[in-house]
Amino acid sequence: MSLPVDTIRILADRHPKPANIRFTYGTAGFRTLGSTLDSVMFRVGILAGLRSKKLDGKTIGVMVTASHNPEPDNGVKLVDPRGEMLEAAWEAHATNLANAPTTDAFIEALENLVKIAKIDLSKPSRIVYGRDTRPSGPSLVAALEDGFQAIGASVRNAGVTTTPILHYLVRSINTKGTKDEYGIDSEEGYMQKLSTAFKKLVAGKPASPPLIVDCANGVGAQAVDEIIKYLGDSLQLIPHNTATTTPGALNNACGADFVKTTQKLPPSLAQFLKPGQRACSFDGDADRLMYFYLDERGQFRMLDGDKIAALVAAFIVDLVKAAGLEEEIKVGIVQTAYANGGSTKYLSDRLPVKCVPTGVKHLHHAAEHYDVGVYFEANGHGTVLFSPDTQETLAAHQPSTPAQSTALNHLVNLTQLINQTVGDALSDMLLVEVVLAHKSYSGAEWDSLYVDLPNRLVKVVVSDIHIFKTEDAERRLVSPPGLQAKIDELVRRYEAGRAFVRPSGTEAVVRVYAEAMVRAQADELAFRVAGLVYDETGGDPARRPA
Ligand code: G16
Repeated sequence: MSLPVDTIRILADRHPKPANIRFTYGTAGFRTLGSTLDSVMFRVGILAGLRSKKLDGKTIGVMVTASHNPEPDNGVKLVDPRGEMLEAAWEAHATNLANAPTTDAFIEALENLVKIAKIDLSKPSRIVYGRDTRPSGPSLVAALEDGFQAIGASVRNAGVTTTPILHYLVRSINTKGTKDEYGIDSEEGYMQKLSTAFKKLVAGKPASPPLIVDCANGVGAQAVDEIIKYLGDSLQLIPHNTATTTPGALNNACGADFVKTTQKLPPSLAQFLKPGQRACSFDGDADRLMYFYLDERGQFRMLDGDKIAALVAAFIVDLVKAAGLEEEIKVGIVQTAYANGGSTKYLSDRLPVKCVPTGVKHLHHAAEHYDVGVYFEANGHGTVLFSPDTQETLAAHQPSTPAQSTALNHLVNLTQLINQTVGDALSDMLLVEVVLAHKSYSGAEWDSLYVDLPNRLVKVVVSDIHIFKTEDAERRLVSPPGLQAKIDELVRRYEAGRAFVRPSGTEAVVRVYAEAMVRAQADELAFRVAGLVYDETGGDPARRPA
C-alpha cells in the first residue's frame, strides 16, 4: 500500500509553508506565533496518522496549545500511546516534515519517512485530539483535521480540554479492556477517578479552609468548574481568573508562569487573598501548578515545584515505611538545573536525586528508573510515577497491622489520584491538598521544610538562540566558546552563587538563572550574566538587560 499522494497534494496545497520560517519541534512540540502555524498543523495531522500506523493502530494524541506562552502564540504536540511525550527520534521527523518548503518536497519527505521508519501503511491510524482556549485554536484545528483526512485517520475530537486530560484520554483509550486499564476514557471518567481517590484519601480528616485557584484565564477554569461538582464538600475551591473568552487575558499577569518568573502575587488576587490563606495558580493549559500564601506580615511566599516535590516525596516515604514496604519500594527524585539549591540540598540529604535537562520528557524518563519517581520542575510541572513492579507490590502486599493496612490503602489511592502520564495541575493540586490535610500543615509550615536560596530568572532576547549549546544537564555552556569561563569567573564572586544559561525550547529567548545567599546578589548575578549573554551575541545596546 502506498501513501494517498493525490489527496495529500490537494489538501497540502491549501496549507502552504510560509517562506523564511524555520520550525522546530522543541521542549513541548512546535510553539510559535499562532498565525504562522497553519502548514505545521496540517503536516502534524499526517504525522500523527503515520505514528499511529507505525504503532500498529494504537491511538496517538494531538494537543493544540501553547501552554504558558502569551495568547498570540500557539503550538502542537504529539502524545504517544501510554500518554507520554512523543519518542525523541520522531521529533526530528516532525521538524523535517514541517520545514519542507513546497508540497512536492513535503510529499517526498513523507515517502522518505515511511521508508526509513518502515511504516506499514495498511495498518489503521487512530487519533484523539484537543485544544486549549486560544482564539487561534479553531482555525488551527481545522488545518489539523485536513491532515487527518489526508492520511485517512479515524479520529476522536476531545474538544476544548486541558493538556493532562488529553494525555489521560490517550492512555485510557489504549489500555481499555487490558489488565493495565488506566481509567474510563472520558473527561467524566477522569473527574470521577480523581475525585473518588481524593475523597478516600481525606476521609476522616478535618476539612481544609477554602483554596483560591488562579486559572490563568485558560482552560483550567473549565476543569476546576467541573471538579467542583465531583468534590462536594471534601474540598472548597474558589476559582479566579476564569475569563477564557476575554481577548488578551490568557496568562496575562496571572497563572503559574507569571507567579514563578515574577515571584509575585497576581494583582487580580490582591483583594481576595488574606494573610495565612493558601492559593494556587495553573498555567494556560493546566499542566503546571504553583502554590503561594501571604505570611502574617502580608509578604508573598511562593511554594513552587521544588517545594511540592519535597512535600509529596516525604509523604510517600512515610507511607511506604508505615505500610512495611521500606525494603521493597525506594523513592527517588528528579530535578532540573532550575531546582533551587536549597531544595537540592534538602532532598539529597534524604533521597537519591538526579538532575536532567529541562522538559517533562527528560524528567519522566528518568523518574521511570525509580520504584516511585517524584519529578517536578521548579516551574510547577511534574508528577509522581509508580513503576509497574511497585503497583504489583502494592496490590499483593499483605499488611500485618491495621496501621500498615491504612498506609497501604493510602498508597493505592495515591496511584489513582495522581495523573501518571504527565504533569497535571488539577491532580497535583489535589495531591498537595491530601498531604496538607494529613499533616495539618498551613502554607507556612509547608514552606518551612527548607529555605529557598534567593534566585532570579531572566529572559534575554538575542539574534540567534541556536548558537547556545549546553552540557551537564544544561548547567554549563559549550557554545558560544569562552562564555562559560566568563560566567564561572562572575559566579565565583558571589556567596553560594550559581548561574546557568540555556536556550528556551518554547520561546525565542535565552534563559538565565542565578541564585545567591542574599536577594540583591542573586538579582545582580542574574543581570550581569544576562549582560554577558547579550554582549556575546552583539545585540542592540538599547535592549541590554540592566
Ligand atoms: C514546557 C515544558 C516544560 C518546560 C517549559 C519551559 O512547559 O513542558 O517541561 O519546563 O516548557 O521550557 P523552556 O525553558 O525550554 O522554554 P509548558 O507548560 O509551557 O508546556
